[in-house]
Amino acid sequence: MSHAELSADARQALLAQTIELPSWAFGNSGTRFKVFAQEGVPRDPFEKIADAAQVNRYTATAPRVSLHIPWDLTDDYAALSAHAKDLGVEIGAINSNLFQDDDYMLGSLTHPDPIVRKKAVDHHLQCVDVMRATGSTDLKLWLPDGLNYPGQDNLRARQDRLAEGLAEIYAALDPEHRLVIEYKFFEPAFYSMDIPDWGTALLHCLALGPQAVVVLDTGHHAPGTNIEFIVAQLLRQGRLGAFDFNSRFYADDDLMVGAADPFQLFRIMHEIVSAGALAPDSGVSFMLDQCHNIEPKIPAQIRSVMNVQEATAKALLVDTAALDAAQQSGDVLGANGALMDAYNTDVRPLLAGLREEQGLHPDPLAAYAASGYAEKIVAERVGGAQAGWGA
Ligand code: LRH
Ligand code: MN
Ligand code: MN
Repeated sequence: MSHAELSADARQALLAQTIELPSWAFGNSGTRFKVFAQEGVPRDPFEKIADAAQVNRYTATAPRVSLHIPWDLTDDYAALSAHAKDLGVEIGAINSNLFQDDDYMLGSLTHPDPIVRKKAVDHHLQCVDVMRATGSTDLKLWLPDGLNYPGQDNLRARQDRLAEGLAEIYAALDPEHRLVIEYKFFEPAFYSMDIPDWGTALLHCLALGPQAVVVLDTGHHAPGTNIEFIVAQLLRQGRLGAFDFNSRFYADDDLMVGAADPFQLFRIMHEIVSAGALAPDSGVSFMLDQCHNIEPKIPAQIRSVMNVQEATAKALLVDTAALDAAQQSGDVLGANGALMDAYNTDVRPLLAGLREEQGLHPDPLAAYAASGYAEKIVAERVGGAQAGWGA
């Protein structure tokens, strides 16, 4: 049985859904082996925002762009913000960078040397200034710190130093700001990361205060991890601040969300929908954290937005009355069947119809391909930027 009809509330929820794009998705990027340069990629943050605005133009679902400092350094953030506004988008989260400076070889906020730790804190104060200039409300911190060898440093002392540095950063926030803390179980350190998991991130958030929340990057977990359980648990605590959506087949490969495991994405969105966390005022920001190594970047972002929309539409189709009844009566197969019915529904026609109602082309990828934008940027832009990894 399939339920291809959405309720009025579900339609409204889909129309209200927003997905934030990363500026770094539009620049050249690659693996540690090779960056394959593409023609027409942006040369500066202004052009990255112009490309992101194309994704929003054809999906009407991607109105914010995350920046990464220093990859998106400019001397006029007010102008960058105004430029975004002109193109119908706005600046989203500001991502700090603690992983591309020689001083950070042995750590940044957890480094044994207080001078290096102060440098890492000061970088976040600079990011808070960028937030004030752009109107951004989220400061996103991914900590690459960790150890490669047992005994390399004191595990507990590093947590203490981290807590101290985070407290200094937290104290610099304005009341409307949030500190969004990311975790990752491996890489660049391989013996021990200083924020390896959601528990560690959550403990630091709880110590800091209500403006500190966790960001869950779907690529940052061991194979087989039940990510929807983590979603449910963080939502219970009111500390799920954001997602960094992407896919991984083995490591942190940041491929398009929904490519490796669309069923996992559906299960995540089912937790979100059933907890009421899809609403724009829920405090959960749905972001992409992806780089496109071999595929064209703007279409890859459009496809990613569509993949999230499809998973969301399926989650909204779950027959909750049937699911509740089956769960209450111990009907294991019935309960599982209620989820699978929704997951196995083809929601693409339904989403195409919703787009048409909004005055959009039903097929965003075809509309973008026909627009001539790709050819225009190839002709206009020479010497495009790296996303940052190889820079
Ligand atoms: C590294 C990472 C992390 C950050 C991004 C900027 O793993 O992908 O997820 O969010 O770099
Ligand atoms: Mn991430
Ligand atoms: Mn990552």
